[in-house]
Amino acid sequence: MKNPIRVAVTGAAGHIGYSLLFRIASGAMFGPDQPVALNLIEIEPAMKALKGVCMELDDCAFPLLKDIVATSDLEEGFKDVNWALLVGSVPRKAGMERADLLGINGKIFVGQGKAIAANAAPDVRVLVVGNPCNTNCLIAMKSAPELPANRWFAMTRLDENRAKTQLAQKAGVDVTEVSNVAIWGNHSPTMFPDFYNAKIGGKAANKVIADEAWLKETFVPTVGKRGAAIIEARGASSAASAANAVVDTVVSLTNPTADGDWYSVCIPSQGEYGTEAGIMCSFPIRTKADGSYEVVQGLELNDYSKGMVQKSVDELVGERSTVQELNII
Ligand code: NAX
Repeated sequence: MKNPIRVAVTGAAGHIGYSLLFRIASGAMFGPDQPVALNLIEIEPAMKALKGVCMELDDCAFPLLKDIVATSDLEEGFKDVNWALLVGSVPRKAGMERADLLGINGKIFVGQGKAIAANAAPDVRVLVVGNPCNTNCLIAMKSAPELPANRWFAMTRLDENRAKTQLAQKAGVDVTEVSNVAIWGNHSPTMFPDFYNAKIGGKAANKVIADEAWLKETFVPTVGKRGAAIIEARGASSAASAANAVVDTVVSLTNPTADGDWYSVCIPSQGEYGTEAGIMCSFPIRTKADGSYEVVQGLELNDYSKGMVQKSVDELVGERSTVQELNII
């Protein structure tokens, strides 16, 4: 029997948590013969709801789920974890300025970064989902300088999946025909879903959908504003699709990428493609056979694409400046 992979999930009693935990425990994240243990972290007022979630996990009798820890204590919560999925964060409320939001969440992610560095397993990897996820991840990473930079990720996979389906539906093909969809920049409406380098049935997406106006004026904003459209339709933000994207991200990071393809996740930029080094930026990424990842090199970005990437990068640089001014990092 393999040793369980121990996974911490913050915000475990929230909406995304409610979809995510059952997927992890069922084997969707690490495979059908890999036992898992869950460390579920919540704030004190949500501990009763978390207890209910634990009861439901028990009631699934998942064969792969070997242990559940439910806690509001970060030291206990991150103890020996191999993965930390940071989903919980404080949502923006009416009247709250962007800097207020960055300030409130900044403090949370400083504490979590420190607790991960002090308590997690030596191989820990961290995926930040709670928004603003890129800058929250940057804050946690800066608070844990003991951990290598290549352990830190923020999520743009939901944006990639949204883009894939939009392209497939427009082209009238199955979603599995769409590959090589890169999201560049920030997980925010400024992100750039790169339709020039995307492929449909192995051909350039902008040749299969030969409608540049639709790609620029409908596709790009539809992907960028999809989160808001879900809130408008459902009365609540994306939860099951976000949880699904968390599963997809970890699967992609832990399995070699199919030849010629790539996926999207935010990593600490080293200045690739002219981006500002040090920000958490979404790139086309491949996982190699040895388990490490690389940024796909040599993709062509035309002037329009470069402008789109730059706009999103500028936003990330601005968020970093705000948290620097607040003395959070
Ligand atoms: P919910 O409000 O349903 O749940 C959040 C949970 O986090 C709550 O149970 C709350 O008690 C808990 N929490 C708050 N502060 C915490 C702390 N310091 N430690 C531990 N737990 C804490 O939100 P949900 O719909 O689950 O969304 C969670 C986060 O994901 C939000 O920030 C949301 O904006 C973000 N999203 C990110 C996406 C992405 O692609 N990166 C997409 C979906 C989603 O919008």
